[in-house]
Amino acid sequence: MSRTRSADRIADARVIVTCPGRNFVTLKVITEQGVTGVGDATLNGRELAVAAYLTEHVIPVLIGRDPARIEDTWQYLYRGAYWRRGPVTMSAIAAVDTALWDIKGKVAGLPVYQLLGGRSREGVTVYGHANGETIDEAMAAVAHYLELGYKAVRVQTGVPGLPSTYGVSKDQMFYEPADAAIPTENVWSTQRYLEHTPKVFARAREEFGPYVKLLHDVHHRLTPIEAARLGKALEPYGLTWLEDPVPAELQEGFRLIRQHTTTPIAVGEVFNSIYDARTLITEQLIDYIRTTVVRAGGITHLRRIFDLAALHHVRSGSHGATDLSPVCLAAALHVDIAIPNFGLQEYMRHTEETDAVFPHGYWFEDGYLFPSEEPGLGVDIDEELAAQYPYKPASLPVNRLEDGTMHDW
Ligand code: EZ4
Ligand code: CO
Repeated sequence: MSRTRSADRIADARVIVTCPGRNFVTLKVITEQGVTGVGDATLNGRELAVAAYLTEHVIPVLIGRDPARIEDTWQYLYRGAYWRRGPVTMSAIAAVDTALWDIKGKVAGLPVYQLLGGRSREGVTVYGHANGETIDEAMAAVAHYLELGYKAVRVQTGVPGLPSTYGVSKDQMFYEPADAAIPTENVWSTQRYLEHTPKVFARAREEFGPYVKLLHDVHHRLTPIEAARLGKALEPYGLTWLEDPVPAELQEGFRLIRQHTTTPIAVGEVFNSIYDARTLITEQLIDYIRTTVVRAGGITHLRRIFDLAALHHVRSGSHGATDLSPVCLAAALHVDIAIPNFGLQEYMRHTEETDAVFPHGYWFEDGYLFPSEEPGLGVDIDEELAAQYPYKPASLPVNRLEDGTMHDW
């Protein structure tokens, strides 16, 4: 049996926690022959839970394993834990899986996308985040993205009568919601939001014409029938997608949205396995599935989700906020360029400090991202530089209705 093993073994693995402007957790795997691989393990606001899961429970069983056996290692960590799924477990598995794909690419001398079947397109179409307190400010932000070459833009604004809302920040290019150690409290009014949002997109179509792809993120705040009303109101403005209209624990709830509107629906940034999306995909209740590498068990499991989606006319629309590190983004681009059913890739730029800690070969041009052509993922972590940015506790906000009831943020 041992004849079927590759000559190499995993010699060491370590978790690096760093905060170059925001927190990131990275796994580095090193083989006896000196090949290294990296994987993103960042779970925004819960970083140290994944770091401890990796250090205490995963790294001890990795040592001595054959790094070439990606699928077997995935199954070992998933089935072998007995306690399956969940964001902490699946982010940890994702980090190992991503690092092993990186190693396999380096051993093969090929960029990872070649191992996934090669290119299915020339570049990865990305969308940026235009946000503004007012509609005027948001329109200026859209114009800025179009000047940068973007072909798709997500638009979020403040809601008149509410002091703050999801997606709006002072810093236009680097929106970061995890803003305090103890969660900030926001106030929410569905009525005000539903009244305001169609006006934003009426203005956007008036100013920018019919061809720019426009998107909007509801961030899980409506019920299915409220989401149906919003979807219908937005139909004249031809959105590319309406994101996370309702919390998705109840997948069947999307049937109600589907019965009422032709506005395409995207969901899934918080999902961590294929089972979170099974009904949504197989009943064609959504149009874009937003899982990404770090959240959904790495390249191996993400590919499985996207293949199921491809059978049901559902395209990928992977999450790409700043809390997904350049390691995750690099890996996502290899998947995006290779799969047949790619839709869009979210791309919130990282700060210069973050980019310096994670040297990478992917690049942006004319609205597209391009994966690195180097063997493996084409991304690394500069551990000396990372050590200069110690972890800082930061939580995502919470949300309450005007009467104080807890709501979804
Ligand atoms: O709130 O990544 O579409 N993007 C989003 C993000 C999420 C953050 C949470 O960590 O909804 O801005
Ligand atoms: Co979102």
